[in-house]
Amino acid sequence: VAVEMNLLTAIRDGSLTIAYQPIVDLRTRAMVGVEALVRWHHPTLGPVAPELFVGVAEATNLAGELGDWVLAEAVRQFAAWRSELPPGALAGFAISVNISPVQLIAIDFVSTVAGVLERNGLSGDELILEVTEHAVVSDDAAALKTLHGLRELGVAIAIDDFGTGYSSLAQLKRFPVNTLKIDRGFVHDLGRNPDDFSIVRSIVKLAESFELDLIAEGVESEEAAATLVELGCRVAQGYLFSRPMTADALGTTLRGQN
Ligand code: G
Ligand code: G
Ligand code: MN
Ligand code: NA
Repeated sequence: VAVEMNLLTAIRDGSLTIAYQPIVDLRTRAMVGVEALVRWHHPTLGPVAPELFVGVAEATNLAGELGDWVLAEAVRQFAAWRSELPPGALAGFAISVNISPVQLIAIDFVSTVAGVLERNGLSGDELILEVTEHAVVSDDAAALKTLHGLRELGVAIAIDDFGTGYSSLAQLKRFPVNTLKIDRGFVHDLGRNPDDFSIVRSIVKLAESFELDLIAEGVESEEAAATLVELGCRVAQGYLFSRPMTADALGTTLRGQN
């Protein structure tokens, strides 16, 4: 209850921030997007792990409020960067935002997303929403309706941590999904571990068959990056390229590149 009360305050008083991790084209190393990752610096506890407070939010009805805050702030920040940079500097760029299963079944989520995009002058294809495999294939009618509504807005849906869940091929085909994010557990040791190599190769083939985009997570070595390129995955994020950065640091990086 203590964390819950504090979290509600934090959402409202500005002690949450967002870290941004670059997503890059593996061949050119150019940034093609960023993933927004929420951070909470508690006044006495210090940094609270997002796994912890996102879980608390989900268990206490705060996931909608937390998630809507992250979405609005990340999109606002993206629009702010664009207005500071030369025209066209962020062409083809997309911002990825994690959403919780609770948001996906909220009846007003599609209009929330539409409103945030419109207020900030973004088009749907500049936003990627990351959901867990379980939330997507839950077979929940409300979730499916939301996914179709988001697709109409042009917003891409990415399945986060792909490979760790249980979705069948039939389910993948049935749900309006655009992108698979290869779980970092299969990536960090890629190039040395033959099982990981086989798994990632299968995921790349799956993505090709279903015409899905791919983003590999957790690239920590040149060996893993080279193996991904060899297997046909072109987009990735990970400590090799950049850790998640503050909005200010990312803004400086973007201005330096343009
Ligand atoms: O850096 P990292 O420790 O940020 O993130 C830890 C976990 O928290 C990851 O599984 C990530 O998907 C999740 N996470 C980070 N930010 C958000 C968010 O805004 N919403 C949700 N639902 N999960 C998030
Ligand atoms: O579950 P999700 O993919 O949203 O979580 C992203 C998480 O992965 C964040 O906690 C982020 O800090 C972390 N992360 C990003 N790049 C790397 C990496 O190269 N290695 C590891 N171990 N974690 C990473
Ligand atoms: Mn994610
Ligand atoms: Na992930």
